[in-house]
Amino acid sequence: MCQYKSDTPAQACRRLVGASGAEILYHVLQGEGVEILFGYPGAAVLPIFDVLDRASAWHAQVISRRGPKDQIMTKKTKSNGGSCPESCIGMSGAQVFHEMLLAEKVDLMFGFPGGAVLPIFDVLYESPIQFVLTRHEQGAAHMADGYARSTGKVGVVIATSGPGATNLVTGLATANMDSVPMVAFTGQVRSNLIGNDAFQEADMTGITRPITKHNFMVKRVEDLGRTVREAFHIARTGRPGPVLVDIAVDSTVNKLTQEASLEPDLPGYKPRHAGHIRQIKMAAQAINAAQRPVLYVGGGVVIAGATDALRALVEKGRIPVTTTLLGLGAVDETDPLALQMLGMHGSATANFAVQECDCLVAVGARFDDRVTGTVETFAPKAKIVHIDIDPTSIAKNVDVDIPVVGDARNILEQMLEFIEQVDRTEWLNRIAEWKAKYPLRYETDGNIRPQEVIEQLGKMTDHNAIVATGVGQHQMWAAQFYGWRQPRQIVTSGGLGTMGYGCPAAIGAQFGNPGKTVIDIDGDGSFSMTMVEVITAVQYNQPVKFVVLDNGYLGMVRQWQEMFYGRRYSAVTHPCPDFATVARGFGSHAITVKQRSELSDAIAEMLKHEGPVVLDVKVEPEENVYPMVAAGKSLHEMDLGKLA
Ligand SMILES: Cc1ncc(C[n+]2csc(CCOP(=O)(O)OP(=O)(O)O)c2C)c(N)n1
Repeated sequence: MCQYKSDTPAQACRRLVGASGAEILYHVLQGEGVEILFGYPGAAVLPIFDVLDRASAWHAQVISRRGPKDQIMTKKTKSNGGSCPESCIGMSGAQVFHEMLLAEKVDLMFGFPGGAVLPIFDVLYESPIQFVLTRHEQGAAHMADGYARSTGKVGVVIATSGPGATNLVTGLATANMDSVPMVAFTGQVRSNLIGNDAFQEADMTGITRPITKHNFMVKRVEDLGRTVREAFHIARTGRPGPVLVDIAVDSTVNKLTQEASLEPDLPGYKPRHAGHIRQIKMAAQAINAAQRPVLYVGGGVVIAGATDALRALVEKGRIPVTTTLLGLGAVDETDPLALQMLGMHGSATANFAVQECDCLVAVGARFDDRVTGTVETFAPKAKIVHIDIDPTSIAKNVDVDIPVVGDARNILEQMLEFIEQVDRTEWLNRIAEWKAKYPLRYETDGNIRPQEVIEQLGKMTDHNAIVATGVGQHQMWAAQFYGWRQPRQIVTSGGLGTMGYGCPAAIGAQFGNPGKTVIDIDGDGSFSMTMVEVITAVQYNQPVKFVVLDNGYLGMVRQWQEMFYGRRYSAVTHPCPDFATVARGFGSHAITVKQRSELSDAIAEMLKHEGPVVLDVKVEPEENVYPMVAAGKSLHEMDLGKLA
């Protein structure tokens, strides 16, 4: 490393020839006198962390997040009904807003109060809508998201202006990447102050434009009702997604003095529902003509409620089927035609099958880079059919031979009629051979293996629980080893890969599925980010089971550093508190497991317990996820690790 300050610009330029971008960045920061850097690692910054590791004078510090503690809000019951608009005349904007929520059949919302939403919270005081007060707005957004993914309904979240609103950003981006129907309401400063840097002002429509399906700002009470209706309509139709409505506080205080239209006014918004019959027939013909077809199924199939149609297609055509992370549960993994997940940490069988197939039928999937590996060599022998409701998704990452735009359920149901039964014994035998040769497996000696915890959880819940996850190795092991049976069972951040998602998302899923077993399979790093929401689970007596696969590392980053950075573990050792003690402090039941012999009893105790439980399982610290397709490799070049 060189000293920047003593260099002339010309010297600095010469010296930096041959340096990596990360080294140049380091050099410049050092020259600027930066002595301490706060942050958190991840794949996109690994080269920078590698340079930091070499620079001993620097510290990369991990900041965990906590939300403020607040008083408990209790549920009240009094309904005004859901009628508008004549009956709304004379009402305040907040009351109109409330009427619209009732009309949209909202019975639950998550959030956190503040000055700019006080008129709305005043109305909620007497509302039949259950309001869930979280400990942090990010938690509220993920709860609304977990509720939406597990139920198919729109999740609703509310936050105040400024910091409350900006705390929703990660939750909105998470939902946007995974097409989750959500409506977020944020308070905004008074309309005459907007743009003045008023107290707690943040430009939320500007900030969230790239991370929402759509957003609105409401400045007049007359526009409020219609806008709420439009927001719900956009969130739940077409390719679903989060919609943000930023509401100037005066529009909730002012009274409606005249009738205001509630008719959605969205002339440019016409999501396509039915697929084109000619394209559907062409797709069916391509499948019928194929010797080695594979279905590649994404979250869109689950969202569209197309699982039954998909399963019928698989059955009738005897077509092997692989799913993405978000598509897990669209097929029952006990079906011999199910190949499990594909992609970077997909099963060897799924990855080989995709590379060898002569017809790949993508349904509600978007050829994400974690799925395709090197895109130029993805499914190289295949004719590609792509069925998706979002035309902008089609041919975005790969060239497509037969595009079909429309709702997956509608299209698959129509396609079924044209599918013929073709003898593909050779192909199915080949797949059976791969399955026998490369099953997902792990070692069972020494420390508890994270995979065996997940397998046990699968067995002991009859593969029937709703499972949320954080992001990291544990997420991939959950995908590989739980044993998925039904749609809407997995609640996980696929597109954005948001650590800290699991704990609040599981709570949201539990609110939406009372009586069901909901488990958060989490990593110690991910759980540390949002575990404060366990208090919310305790407060509302939501019996979520939080299972922390505690390897003491930011495991997935450690794995990359082991494999690609010569075991230089930079900023991944992650000393955690005693999770059980903290959980008890939060009012939750808690168990710690260190020995394999204690594991099944502990899981049984956890599942039997009626309230929330934190189960901290100390697992092998340096276990790796396999298979693994390294960056720049093709699917068939996966590293099978111990599976080989
Ligand atoms: C909010 C956020 N910050 C950083 C990352 C980058 N990242 C991906 S996985 C990972 C480590 C996860 O550690 P942990 O939750 O303990 O799970 P493990 O991999 O050990 O199972 C990190 C830091 C991320 N995905 N999300």
